[in-house]
Amino acid sequence: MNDIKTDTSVLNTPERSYKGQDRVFSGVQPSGTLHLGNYLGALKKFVKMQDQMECLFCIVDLHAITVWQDPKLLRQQTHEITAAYLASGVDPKKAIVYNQSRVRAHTELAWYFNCVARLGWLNRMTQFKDKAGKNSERMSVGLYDYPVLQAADILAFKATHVPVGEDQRQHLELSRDIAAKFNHDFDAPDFFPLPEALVQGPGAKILSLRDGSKKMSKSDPSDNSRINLTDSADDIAKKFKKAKTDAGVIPETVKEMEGRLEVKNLVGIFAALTERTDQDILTEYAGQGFGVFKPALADVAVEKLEPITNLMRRYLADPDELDRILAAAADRATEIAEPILADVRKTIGFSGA
Ligand code: AQP
Repeated sequence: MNDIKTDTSVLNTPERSYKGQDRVFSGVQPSGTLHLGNYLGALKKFVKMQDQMECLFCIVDLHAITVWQDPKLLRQQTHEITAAYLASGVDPKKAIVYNQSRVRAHTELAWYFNCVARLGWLNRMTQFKDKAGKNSERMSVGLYDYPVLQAADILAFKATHVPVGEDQRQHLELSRDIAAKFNHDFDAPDFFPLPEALVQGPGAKILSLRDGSKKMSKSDPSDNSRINLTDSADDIAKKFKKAKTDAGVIPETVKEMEGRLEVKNLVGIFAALTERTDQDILTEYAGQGFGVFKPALADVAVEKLEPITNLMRRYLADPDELDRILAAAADRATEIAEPILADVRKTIGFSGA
């Protein structure tokens, strides 16, 4: 295990301290096993960004409990996401990798933002509607309030950039609205930056393998709808084999994929995994049936994911080391957030602030 142990002391070096520079924040919920959508839409981007800006990559356990999480599993799931971050190439010497519940600033700022955000804004959030379906009356208040906590996550660090999948675009708009309203209400222009969603690039919206009208999701009841980062090579091959397509063949041009959501999705996954364009993939496979294309896609996915899965297993074999990484990074995150929260309290006008 020694070769994968990590030294987190570098996080405290002065040259990485906050001096008003650009800063990245993003998070993943420990609400189940990570899938290919999380990997391509989030983790892969994180690895690129850690060399460009100061980054905080959070395991958002406070978000996860907006729906029921078994307390016996939550710690393990948190470790799994941490292991997935590290195995994907997120380096805790470069990025601050911690779990949200260790840093009090998230919940404190979320309360202040609850008093800034408007009900009408939250009523428009489509993710709540999608997740709640017809049962909105029975959902937790936390699930409804999720995007306000998300705004607090980002702005507790005055983060300027947020790499996310397409599904989070609307929430990011809300974060900007909250930041702008806070700045306006308290006559503190520029107090909070208006954070930018970084959604571009391949893999921003990976769809379910069973239903092209839905995104790939941890909480989809069908395991065949997603490729998990922990799936074996056999599972991956079987799931792609069963993936919904149509009776056609691989077309020659991107335009010809219009209206063929599931086909576009598989071609997009191939392109994102191999860092090629959709057109490149079409040029190589044009005219081929899915009997040829799907096994080739499975091979590529196994080649990319197997090393990550193996490394994840090695990290997970040492949960104390994962906790040490999370604890050190949480201290660093608190150091960044505390002065910002102190300013927020003063700006609001609390006695004793
Ligand atoms: N299908 C996807 N395609 C591309 N990006 C995706 N992301 C999620 N699904 C896709 C991105 O992964 C990051 C972490 O997501 P999350 O764990 O916070 O939760 P989520 O977006 O709600 O993902 P799931 O899998 O659908 O979780 P459940 O089912 O638990 O709600 C985010 O950047 C997200 O955009």
